Amino acid sequence: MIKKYIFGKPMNTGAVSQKLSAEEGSLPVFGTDISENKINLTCPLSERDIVYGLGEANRGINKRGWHYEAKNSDDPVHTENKTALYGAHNFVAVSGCEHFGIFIDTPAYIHFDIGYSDPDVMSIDIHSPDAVIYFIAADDISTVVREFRQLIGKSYIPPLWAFGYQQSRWGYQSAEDIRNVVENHRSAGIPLDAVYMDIDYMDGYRDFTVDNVKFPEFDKFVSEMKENNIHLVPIIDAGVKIDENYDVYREGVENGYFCKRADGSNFVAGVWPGRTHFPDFFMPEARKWFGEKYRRLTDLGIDGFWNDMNEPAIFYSEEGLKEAMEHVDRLKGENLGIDSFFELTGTVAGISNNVKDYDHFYHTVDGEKIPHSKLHNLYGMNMTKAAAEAFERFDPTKRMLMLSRSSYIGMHRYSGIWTGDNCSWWSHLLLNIKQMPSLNMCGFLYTGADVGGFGNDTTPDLLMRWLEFAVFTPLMRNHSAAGTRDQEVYRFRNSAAFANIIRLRYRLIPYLYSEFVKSVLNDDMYFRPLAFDFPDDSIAVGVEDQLMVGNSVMIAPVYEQNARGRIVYLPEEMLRVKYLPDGSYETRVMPKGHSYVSAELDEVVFFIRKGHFIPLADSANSTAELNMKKLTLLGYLDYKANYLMYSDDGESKDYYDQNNYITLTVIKDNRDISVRSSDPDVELAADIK
Ligand code: MIG
Repeated sequence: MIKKYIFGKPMNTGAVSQKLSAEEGSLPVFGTDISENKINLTCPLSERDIVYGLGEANRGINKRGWHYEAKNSDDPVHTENKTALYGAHNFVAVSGCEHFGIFIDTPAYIHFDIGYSDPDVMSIDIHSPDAVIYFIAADDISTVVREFRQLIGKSYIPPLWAFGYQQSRWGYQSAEDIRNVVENHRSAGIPLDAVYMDIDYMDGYRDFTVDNVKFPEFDKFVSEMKENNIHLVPIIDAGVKIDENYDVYREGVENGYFCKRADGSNFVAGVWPGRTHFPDFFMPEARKWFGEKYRRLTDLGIDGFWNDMNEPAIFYSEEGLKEAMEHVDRLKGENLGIDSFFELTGTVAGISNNVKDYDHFYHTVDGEKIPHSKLHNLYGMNMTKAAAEAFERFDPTKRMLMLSRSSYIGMHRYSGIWTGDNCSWWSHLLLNIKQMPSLNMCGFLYTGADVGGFGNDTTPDLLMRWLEFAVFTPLMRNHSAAGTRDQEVYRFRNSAAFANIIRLRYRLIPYLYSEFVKSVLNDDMYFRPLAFDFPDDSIAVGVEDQLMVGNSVMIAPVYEQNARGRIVYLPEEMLRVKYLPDGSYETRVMPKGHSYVSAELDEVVFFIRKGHFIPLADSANSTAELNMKKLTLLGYLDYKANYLMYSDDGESKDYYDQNNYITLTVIKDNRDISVRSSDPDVELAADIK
């Protein structure tokens, strides 16, 4: 049951794809307090209530006990004290005696106090009088989330190759660099499907240009890579360099496509290329214009992009720079004591990503000038929409890989996200585990973190454990920041063990891809907290470091340094699969309850639910070489089970074509196992307990 309530005069953000008529009267469950410029919602929390949601946020799966902000931020240090990351995902759901959720559809700043000030109260402060609020209630939390997902529409599905292993680094400097990376993977038997191109491929950080000294004959290079089954994925930044000799800049100025100051001049923001203008992605013509520019790269064979710095990130504005310089001038010659000294450093540090700048520029929405501060959280989504709308025009039948850093609910229909600049910390591996189900609740299914960690130096054991988790994340991309230790897996002594883990990923793709696409089409979560599947099990309900992956698998990743295993909670009897460094695996039935499960650094452990089996392919060096028609069915059952496998050409969009569905059947009759496939071309083997 979903009810819609309108407060003030909200704009259409594009978050919701279902049309509902608005209710009269007041919001159920929540106390509502409307003052001139704000809406405050409060709701009591009872002792057992768990609060889910908020998508890309810090801390636990249960958000209770902390506070969060809807304020898309470029903050590369995700420590526990942080309250805002890159996305605004304003959906929270309470699960306890009752199950309900609330979605606050507004670009405005929101403060979610979830039992932070008062442990028994959730208090939500919306800094705007205008919002559409959806209230969803159901008998269980899964239904609440599913109804929400139906409201916001089907999630983005990337091409199959985007389920392969992907390598990135800021920054590969040349075609030669990238060739080496690919060659080193191929020669060590490490599967690879994509290499990302960070800002250094561009000519002076100008979007849609390629430096032709570092990348001579780029089109030939793209084809050369394609022949090797490698997709190149270039980055696109939000800011357009101010440069009279750059056509994108000139066209933007001539057509009035950039964000304006109050006096009508183009707003200037300092980012990578120095001074830039921000395209006004709220104008449909500007979206169309910017989107067309991707064609320069798609015409060369590029079929994937990542949109970065689209919160938007602002190193400085001219306004902010001037104010800070004046401040510094005032302090010149002063005897700087405790206050004035910190004022000085604070003033200079505060130039970047200063919210004051959000009032220094305007967007045009339906002919009306609106300050950025009122729309901030929608900017990244609209940049990505520009790209997605363009891809629809270029070829409506073809899937593209698209990732965005900044997001708002609604963008999940156009693109995936990566979770931004994490660090090479064990705590961020755990954060990655916890963020995944929350993101899924908010529609973001194609997602993953920078595996191995972006900032700081990784260690081979952290990278290995991280990969063992990332084997299950739809986006499996190793990425790291400039200046940090090299992090491609072949850099390390035990590269065979790394290769083996990544080869397991490819073995699992028939299962992972099926579960992913089915989750999208059924508005389900691909990653779920155990509480969603075992709501009556009071221990399972509290587990934060194990996840269900699709309908048949549970994972319990190791996320502590030097650990040689961990305690796992099994809510029911399951089959433990231990994947060994020689590529073989052992299976064992494990009882319900807590168990210590050993997992050496190079071993991957996962669990298959009783009465289920999963399809495994033979490994391959790329998804293009993966044979989905030769499968081993691995599982544990008493008598009979079916598996609905989804398998298509990996690039077109006919998701509902019945030929994409293959029913696999296993029948166990005492010791006799028989297997069947609805597609006679599938060659089957079985490994059934
Ligand atoms: O301020 O393009 O999140 O993945 O490598 C850093 C350089 C800008 C931030 C992205 C990161 C990327 C980096 N970018």
